[in-house]
Amino acid sequence: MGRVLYTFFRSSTSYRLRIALALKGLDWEPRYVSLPGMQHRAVDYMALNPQGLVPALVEEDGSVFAQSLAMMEYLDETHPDPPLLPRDAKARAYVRMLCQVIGCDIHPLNNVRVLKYLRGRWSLSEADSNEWYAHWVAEGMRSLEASLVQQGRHGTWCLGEQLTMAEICLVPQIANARRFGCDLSAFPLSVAIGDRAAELPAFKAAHPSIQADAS
Ligand SMILES: N[C@@H](CCC(=O)N[C@@H](CS)C(=O)NCC(=O)O)C(=O)O
Repeated sequence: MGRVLYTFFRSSTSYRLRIALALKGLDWEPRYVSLPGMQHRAVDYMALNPQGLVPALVEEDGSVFAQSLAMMEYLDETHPDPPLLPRDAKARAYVRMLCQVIGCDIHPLNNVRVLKYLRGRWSLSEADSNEWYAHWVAEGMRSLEASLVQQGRHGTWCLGEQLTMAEICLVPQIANARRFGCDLSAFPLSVAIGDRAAELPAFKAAHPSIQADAS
């Protein structure tokens, strides 16, 4: 068996891995994990990834990996070409900072389990939980946009002309925000970079709408 990615089409963290694998030109076989079907909490999946979240990556030798940021860095270290992170330490810290705004400050607050808990335990209406979602997207995107402007390192991409993990995190986040109808008009720089990246073949191949489990 080759490399396997446990993925769900609408999962933005799975989307990150699909983009990274495509950019690196690496082969992988999908195993579809339905979040609405609660397959990420099934006994066999929990045995594989006790965190009970997608994505998970299983290498040919059986090594199992979880957490998209860690997995992307692992892929980058084992398959350095093309690089997903710059060599320069300051530039690396900048790219990781942007990734963490999305991966640590936006996504966890708006994850399925958080929204479900708000609706279940705290009886939030769908409109209220959508407002929660939009609030944290707006706050996170404000922080991302302001950081891009303040650092002044952006060009075609967040880091000048080098495509990095920052775009890999940005494109799925923008896609999700749009799916929830969030207003992104206050973040023109981030959206322009994300929309440009989304046109690249590797990003297109990873798009949720064309994954087999989307149908
Ligand atoms: N920090 C983790 C987050 C993974 C994660 O939360 N995945 C979501 C889908 S995007 C999930 O499995 N959610 C299931 C749930 O919330 O119950 C990562 O970057 O891989």
